[in-house]
Amino acid sequence: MTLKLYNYFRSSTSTRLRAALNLKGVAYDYIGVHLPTGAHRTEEYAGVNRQELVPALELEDGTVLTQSLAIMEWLDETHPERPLLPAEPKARARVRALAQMVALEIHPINNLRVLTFLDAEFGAGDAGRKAWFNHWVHTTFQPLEAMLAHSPDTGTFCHGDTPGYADCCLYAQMWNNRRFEVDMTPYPTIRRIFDALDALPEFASAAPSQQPDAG
Ligand SMILES: N[C@@H](CCC(=O)N[C@@H](CS)C(=O)NCC(=O)O)C(=O)O
Repeated sequence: MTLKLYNYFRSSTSTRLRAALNLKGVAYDYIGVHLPTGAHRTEEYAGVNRQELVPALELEDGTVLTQSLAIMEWLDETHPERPLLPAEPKARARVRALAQMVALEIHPINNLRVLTFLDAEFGAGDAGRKAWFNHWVHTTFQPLEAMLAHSPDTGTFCHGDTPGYADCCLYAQMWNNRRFEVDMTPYPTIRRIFDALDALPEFASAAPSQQPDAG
């Protein structure tokens, strides 16, 4: 029996976890949860993840792990080869900070349920949702670009020349940015890192367009 990954092609939290699983060479069964039709808000899926969010990873013994960052850290602890996080504490803190800028500052306020609420409660419409999304990406991408561009710790990827935890988060966010037409001109370092990641099969095969439920 292999791991079961409950996820959705376009979900950036799913994309970041797929990239991490691919980097570790861990195989999984892909179980698509169609968010636009509310497949995550069913009794059946609530039985998998009480939070009704993707991704969720079901292990061989039936344990279900939730929260993409927690799952990525579990993955790193159980599959130590090709580490996602560096060993040195200050380096670990830097990588976690870069990852959290994307995962905790941008993603939660640009999530589907937030954009849906903006529309339903405040009549944001397509233009309003797009403006909101863009605003919160730029708010964090401006300091993120500066941090990456000015640190000697940045290499081909976010930290050195080995892709890891922060890269998984950044790569996934970039696909969402593309959907919402975020102008990436001001972020040459981030663009360079994304291109380097996208050239790796572990990342390219985690991209939304490559998933079986992509439509
Ligand atoms: N912090 C969670 C967030 C999970 C999450 O919000 N996933 C999104 C897709 S990227 C989702 O399921 N959204 C459903 C909704 O907003 O209704 C994680 O990192 O796993």
